[in-house]
Amino acid sequence: MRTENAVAPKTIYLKDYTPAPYLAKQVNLSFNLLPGKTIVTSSVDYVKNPAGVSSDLVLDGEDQTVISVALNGQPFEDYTIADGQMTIVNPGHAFSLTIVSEIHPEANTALEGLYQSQGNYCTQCEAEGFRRITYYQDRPDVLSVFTVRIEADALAYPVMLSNGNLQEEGMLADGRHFRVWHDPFPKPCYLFALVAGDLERVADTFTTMTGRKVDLHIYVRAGDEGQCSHAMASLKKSMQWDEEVYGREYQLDLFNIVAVSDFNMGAMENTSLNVFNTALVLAHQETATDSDFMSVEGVIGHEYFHNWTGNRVTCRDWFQLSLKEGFTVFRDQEFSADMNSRAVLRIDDVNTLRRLQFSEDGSPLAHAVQPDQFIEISNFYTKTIYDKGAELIRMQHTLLGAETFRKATDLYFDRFDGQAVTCDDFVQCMADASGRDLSQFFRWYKQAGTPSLQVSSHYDASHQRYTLTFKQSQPDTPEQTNKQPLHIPVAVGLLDAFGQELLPTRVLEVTEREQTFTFADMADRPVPSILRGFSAPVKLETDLSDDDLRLLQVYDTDGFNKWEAGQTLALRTIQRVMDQPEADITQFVADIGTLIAQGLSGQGDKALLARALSLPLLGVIAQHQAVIDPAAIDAARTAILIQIKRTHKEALAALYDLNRNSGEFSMTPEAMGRRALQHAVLEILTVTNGTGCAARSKAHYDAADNMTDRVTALACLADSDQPQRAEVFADFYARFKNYPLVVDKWFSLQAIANREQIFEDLAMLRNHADFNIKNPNRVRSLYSAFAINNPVKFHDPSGKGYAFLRDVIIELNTINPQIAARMVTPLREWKRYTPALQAQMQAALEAILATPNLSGDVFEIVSKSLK
Ligand code: 0A1
Ligand code: ZN
Repeated sequence: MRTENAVAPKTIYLKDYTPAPYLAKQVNLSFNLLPGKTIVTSSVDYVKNPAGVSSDLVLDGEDQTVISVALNGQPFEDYTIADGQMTIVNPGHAFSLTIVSEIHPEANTALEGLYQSQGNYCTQCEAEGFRRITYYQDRPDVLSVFTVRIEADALAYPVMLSNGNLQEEGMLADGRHFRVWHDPFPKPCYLFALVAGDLERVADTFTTMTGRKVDLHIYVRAGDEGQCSHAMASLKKSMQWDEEVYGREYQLDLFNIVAVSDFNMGAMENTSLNVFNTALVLAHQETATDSDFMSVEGVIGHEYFHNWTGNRVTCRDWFQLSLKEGFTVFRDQEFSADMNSRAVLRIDDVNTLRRLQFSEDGSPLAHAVQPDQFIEISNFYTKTIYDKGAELIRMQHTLLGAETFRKATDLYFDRFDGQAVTCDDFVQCMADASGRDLSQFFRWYKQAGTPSLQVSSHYDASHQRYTLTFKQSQPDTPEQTNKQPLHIPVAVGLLDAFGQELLPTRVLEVTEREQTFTFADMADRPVPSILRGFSAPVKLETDLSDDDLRLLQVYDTDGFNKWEAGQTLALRTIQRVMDQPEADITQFVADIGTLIAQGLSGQGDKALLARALSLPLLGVIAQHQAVIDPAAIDAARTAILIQIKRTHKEALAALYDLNRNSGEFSMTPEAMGRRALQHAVLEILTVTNGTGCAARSKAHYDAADNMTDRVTALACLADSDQPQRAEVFADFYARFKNYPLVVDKWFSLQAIANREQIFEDLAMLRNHADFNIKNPNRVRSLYSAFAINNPVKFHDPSGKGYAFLRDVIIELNTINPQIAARMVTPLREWKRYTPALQAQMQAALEAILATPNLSGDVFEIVSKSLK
């Protein structure tokens, strides 16, 4: 018997890629789920890969005990195991290899491979979890047909699922039963899944565009069945949307979703057996907010869309992760935009990109969308791979236009169905279908960092000519300097001085470092609306005056840029107050009054107005600061909000009243917009945290018939010292203590409080009976909520915030290295903070680095952060 445990951290390079030495013709897996251990038998038919460069079979494996190995049915011992790999020297051209091993899912707290969640078995194999189940070539370019037999106690585990179709089932001796699943589509092992447990099933069907009936099943814990209808409706909408927009039909007869409480990420697209974090399946008005509903719809779509973008066409190696993730995020964003308000979704997506991806780009962990090296691939499930990757697809969509883009994706699916390919292959399809040269565009995949785009304008009255001059520059990032200019699509429209559109949106293609575009026949100086819809992920700087921005804020036909103009004015105002606390901001405050008046007239989209009334978040403002001082940003932001409240108190109160909940609860975009607007107004009205504020928030809570309104009230009370705060938090806990996802909210809403006692609160929460360090959702609800969404207290000058995070990272390092590594994120930008904060952040990182037995995951993030 051989046992293999930890593997030393090692850097993997894209340039070292070579095809797998052996192809797996078919894989037979058998799982015997026993109390205290699981026996896995894997029988694989291998054949030498003609494209391979080595003749040794090298299989990856971790955290298991090998019981026996057989080659072509004969016991075999001529293998070596070292550094997480089993090597068999030159096993021949074609052979079958059977490996029996023992694993311990009940002791698996890393939640990779086969593990238990609330007594049920489930798997997570992406990216490299399959090697914790059995020895295999654990790489995405080895595709095979899987047949899986599961055997377990029939009473404890009535549900037993794997990918594909059910082939056989039956009872065995001693109350045990078995099922055999067969997936006819060859797949990489990261898409393998197994679930066994006591779960309830919610069922529906979908008829595909060619008239095939597909069974849709959602499995949840008993009692949660009533919270699945939104997920099921979202799944059906996703299936239909993919047929309509991409011509993609689902090919199997069954699509399963299983919700589990213990999950490292949001969800996983295993072929026909998606495993989801409960947070992204369960949704009911009593327990989920509007934003939860939106997330469920988006992630159900995302995982479903992976069926084509990821599963049918997969990645050659993990450096190509964005091939499937960037494209799939773009698809889920567009799906959500089609189901809801496009402008609102774009605003929210861009806000997230700026807050989280731009900050990644500004940190020592900046990396390209197609990176060229990594230590732990699980650390590369980043905002850059996902969200910037989606922006790269969006730009290609913009450059090609919707129709040609669709031709290009048809070509991509035709050309590569059943294959493992690269980002280069994807862009080549875009080039082939459009006849365009996209080689300069491909630099977007290779160059890390957020480009800057400076625009200056000039009006030549004598020739009635207007010019826009663009200058692009690329920042240096770790190990990348002297970057080349990018191919940037800039969507531009022109308005006249009265707000009339002179020139509808036109896409200018900036390819040079400096480039000028001329507009003829301009009788007057126009006002440009630049980068409409945020057509490229750049930092834009323009020479527009405040008056130009004010005009765009009112009249731009592009919903995104209308909002953006207001945000730019807000950022300028915040900067003025930061530079000079007594600065005169009456004009800005008066402009907000105009927006409030618009709201009172009942005109316009309420969801958009809610966003227009919200000042940029601290994390977005920070991106515009040379040196980040969270307390100073917060002070300026709060001072402006207070002035808005004092100036417009009556109008705001009227707008709040006008948007009161009247009648039945509804999930229409209008109803969600109304709630969002009321929330934005309540936030301003309660900014001073006085007695009146607390009374207002408490009244909002008491009137609530849904979770959105309750959470709004709690958020507005979180910073308060008034007695209503404790009352409302206690009532909320008492009502919802049996709903883990709501208890997560209770933890988060306290962790984000910007108030003096926060460190006592955090200590109380960490020791609370409901806190569980092994549950990622709970860990995130306390620690990530604090470190990411409470920037003022996380960056408290005492350093207590950093110490709080440091200690949990060290504790989680041995329990769940993936989650521990993710927790480091708020520290990675340490060099951008004030010297005093920097020193303390650096000390926290160094203390983590000095921890004995540091996992590869944490080591990679901390050591790169400190560089
Ligand atoms: N592919 C999934 C996300 C995912 C990635 C890694 C995981 O474990 C390390 C789990 C899920 C998606 O994009 O939804
Ligand atoms: Zn994905």
